[in-house]
Amino acid sequence: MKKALITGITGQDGSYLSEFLIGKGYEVHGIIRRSSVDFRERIAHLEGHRHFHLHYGDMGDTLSIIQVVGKVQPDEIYNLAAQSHVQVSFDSPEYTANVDATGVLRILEAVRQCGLEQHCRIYQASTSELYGRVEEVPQNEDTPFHPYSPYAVAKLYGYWIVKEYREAYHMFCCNGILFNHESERRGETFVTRKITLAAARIRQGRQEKLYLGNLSSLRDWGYAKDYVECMWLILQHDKPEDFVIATGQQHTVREFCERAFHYAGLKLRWEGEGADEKGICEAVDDTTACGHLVGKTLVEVSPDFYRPTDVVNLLGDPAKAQRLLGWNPEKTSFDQLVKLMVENDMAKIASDDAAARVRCNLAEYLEKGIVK
Ligand code: NAP
Ligand code: G4F
Repeated sequence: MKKALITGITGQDGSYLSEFLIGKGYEVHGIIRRSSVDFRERIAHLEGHRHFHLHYGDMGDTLSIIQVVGKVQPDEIYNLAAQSHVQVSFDSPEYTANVDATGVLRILEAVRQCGLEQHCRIYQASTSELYGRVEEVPQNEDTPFHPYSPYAVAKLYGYWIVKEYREAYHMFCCNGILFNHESERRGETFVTRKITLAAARIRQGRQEKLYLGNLSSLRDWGYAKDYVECMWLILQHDKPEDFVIATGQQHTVREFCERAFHYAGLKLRWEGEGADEKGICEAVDDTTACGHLVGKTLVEVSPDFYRPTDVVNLLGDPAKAQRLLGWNPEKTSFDQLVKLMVENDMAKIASDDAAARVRCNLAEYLEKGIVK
């Protein structure tokens, strides 16, 4: 039985990758951080599985990383842990560098210190943010990098230190240069999930308006579940190489918004430009339930969500991954992705409401002595 160690196992990708690897017959180990509140929602269903094990550690703590690597003796490491929010990296650049840059070095060195360098294969979660202020469109493995945020600069170190250890010590370590990938488990402050949750809340009368930043930003959005398969394929390849993983299609934030509201039953039309642009409700699928929304402004721009430097034109060319790994970039379309995220969030908001009503009724019944 192969052993995989996943850093960032509680994150979007870590949770899907865990499921995928357990399905492939792996024993899966993950590094988690201690927290005063429960943060394991995405992997709760895996806890207790006989081939799923968690270890405390932190990417900023060298000793804990060496200890876990030494104890687990993994065949494969997937280094997914990161301060992964680009906008946050402008507020916490030093922390981001420690985790996203030096953290990668800690993993590579831990493997060497534990004498596993000729045995253990390592996947590094590199990113399309490396292309930053893009120098060509579409971007492939040979496109020059121009990182455009503290996050991207930290990830650039991670990218190069992986290459360096491959060349210097002949280690099997690879970069997956993944373009944006989203899902029902996406963190709630990334733009896609922020939009799908807001569309669901607005449709169900739980939110009035959605405030966004740059609506014209272009992204190549794929489905996270499809992308974790590629991480595994990269480590099964006969030689260590770096791969771009993308769909080859791009859309603006505005288009994502339009589709998400459409699947929530709300048709948007756009008026104005730049910071004055607004998304107005033109029609609804059910006038009884949400007819009052027609004519209302549901989306507005807030410069609070502008970034000091923003990456605005990402489009990946996945030809190498298609050719050498047999990966299919068209498995889940943009429309399917938006639809499944909205459906998930429509159900989530409805069930949160139902749970809140039960709590409310219970409090009332307790107060009136109806239940004891
Ligand atoms: P995510 O949901 O934000 O998950 C990040 C994970 O890293 C979480 O498990 C988090 O743990 C963990 N982490 C953060 N700081 C840590 C630390 N100091 N020590 C240990 N663990 C720490 O990110 P994701 O979307 O799954 O992305 C996975 C990786 O791919 C990241 O490296 C990201 O930068 C990269 N990437 C993502 C995309 C994308 O579109 N999703 C594209 C390209 C590259 P907590 O739960 O404790 O916070
Ligand atoms: O959803 P985002 O925050 O993702 P971003 O910055 O592309 O980063 C994600 O993808 C990277 C891969 O390219 C990963 F490496 C990284 O870890 C992360 O997963 O923003 C996407 C775009 C940006 O141009 C942003 O300016 O959407 C624009 N945007 C417009 N309004 C917004 C908002 N972004 C966020 N988060 N919130 C807004 O209100």
